[in-house]
Amino acid sequence: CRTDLADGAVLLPGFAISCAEQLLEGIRHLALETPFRIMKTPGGRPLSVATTSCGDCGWYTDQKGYRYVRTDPLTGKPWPQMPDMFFELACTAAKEAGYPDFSPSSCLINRYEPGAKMGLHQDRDEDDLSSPIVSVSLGVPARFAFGGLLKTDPVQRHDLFHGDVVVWGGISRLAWHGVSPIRETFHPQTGAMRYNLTFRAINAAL
Ligand code: MD5
Ligand code: FE
Repeated sequence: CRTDLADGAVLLPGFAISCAEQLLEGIRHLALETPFRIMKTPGGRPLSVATTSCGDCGWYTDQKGYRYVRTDPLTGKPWPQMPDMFFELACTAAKEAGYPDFSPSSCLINRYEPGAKMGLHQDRDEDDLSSPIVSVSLGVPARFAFGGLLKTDPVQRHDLFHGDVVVWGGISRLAWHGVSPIRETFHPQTGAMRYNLTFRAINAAL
């Protein structure tokens, strides 16, 4: 089933449930090659989430700014290939939401421990803003906030659970959004952690 969360944002509740264990296994495997790390904003403040990436490029931030890079600065090597099963899941979800041509070249993996949050922001580092972002939530729930095109627009809140997939397209692609501090709870497949995968199409000649 699918529900519209907001203009252009399609929630597919539990869409990734049946492949969640495989996704988590994939994340564990990727993290052996390209470990989770806490990056810093261009201003020097540590993020509260730990991140890593796979695919042709990965999102990165440090003193030089927010950007996509082909080489992981931590390992000096290219990001690991996106597992086929990750790619297929993202494409199937996008298709279900009305984007049959979606072909993600990057998957950012955010790991939230209890208390971790993400302040209100827009995702504008991808040059291809017409493609949607597919996000997959795993583990403990998160209270997600999404507003409008202006930072000052009112926000709606929605809880995202293990296996939920949201396809952020249309107007919502550029909406301000954030994640409230993760509550200290337990999920049998992730312990206290929440993972979020975001699949993105990046066309930039990096
Ligand atoms: C998360 N991650 O739960 C979220 C899921 C990020 C990030 O925000 O940048 O890594 S992606 C949610 C998203 C993307 C694009 C638009 C909107 C939400 N939105 O309109 O609310 O870790
Ligand atoms: Fe975001």
